[in-house]
Amino acid sequence: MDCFRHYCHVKYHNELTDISCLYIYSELEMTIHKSIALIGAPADTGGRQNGCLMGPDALRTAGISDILCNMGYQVDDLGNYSATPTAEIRHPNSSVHHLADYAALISMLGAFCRDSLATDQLPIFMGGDHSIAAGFLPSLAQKAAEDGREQFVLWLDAHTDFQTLESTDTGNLHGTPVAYIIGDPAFEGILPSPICPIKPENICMMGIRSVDPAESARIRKTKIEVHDMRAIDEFGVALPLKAFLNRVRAVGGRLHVSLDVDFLDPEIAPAVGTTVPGGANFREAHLIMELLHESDLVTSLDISELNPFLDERGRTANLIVDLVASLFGRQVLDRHTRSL
Ligand SMILES: [Mn+2]
Repeated sequence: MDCFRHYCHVKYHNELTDISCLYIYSELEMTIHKSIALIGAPADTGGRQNGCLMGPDALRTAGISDILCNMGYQVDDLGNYSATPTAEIRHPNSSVHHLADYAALISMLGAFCRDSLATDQLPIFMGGDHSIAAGFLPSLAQKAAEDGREQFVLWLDAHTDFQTLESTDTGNLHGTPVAYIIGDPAFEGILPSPICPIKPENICMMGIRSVDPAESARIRKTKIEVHDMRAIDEFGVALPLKAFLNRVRAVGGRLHVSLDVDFLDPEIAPAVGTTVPGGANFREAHLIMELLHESDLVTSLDISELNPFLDERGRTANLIVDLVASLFGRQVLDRHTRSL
């Protein structure tokens, strides 16, 4: 790949004001690897705690564009996309809330992926709570299928997010996207059907440590690969991740990485409404990202559940941006001590 002097170009398009472009000039000699699209999805109706709608802007403030740009990527920030429900949707489970918002979000992000996502760009969806995954993943799977490829998903999360509209006690829809994307019939007739369901055997979960007994029983009946924290304690992250990546590589699959902030231990990542102790530590998280980069298999990413309202002087947002840098190729020796 050619190295050349280039103008590192970050476009920021605000859909409301249709103004503002930021150009950053870099004199570094860099290698252009790929073009990346940042898509803000400031949704926070999937839980009861407000604040995830600020997630995309916290990641921007933490410098997600600049850090990728300085590593040699072309970054296009496509701005924020949100959905407005048109009509109320009810479900017999009275605890379920914001169902119409979920349906609108799924439709909007699905249409965005189908119609607006350039094929040569790697999308990073910046949530927003984890319900956003129900919107773009079926469309990403459809695009993969059109290329004759299978869609795989690495789900990094404290929870399996395998609730259905019937099973959820809390009614929080950010706990349902995995059940939705595999085409669980419990959503039929209420939400738009996933345009291309993800095969359960193509989903690998890591970091799991908070699962309802009923949810656990249902997920065991699927072929979803689940590595809970107990398994990570015993075997580490590298072995199971490499085995999964080998499966993706063997069939030439496309790989989406879904990073829920609660995957990380709350000691290092407090900015999340659903903290569960005993999560992935700093090095485990970075090692996962480094291995993903080395695999050269990742085709899309989302960052979900970042709630800047709960953060401590931006340290969770900064950590997430550091992890994204590792995923895109920054190595331990490239890291500079921050003096902010
Ligand atoms: Mn989640």
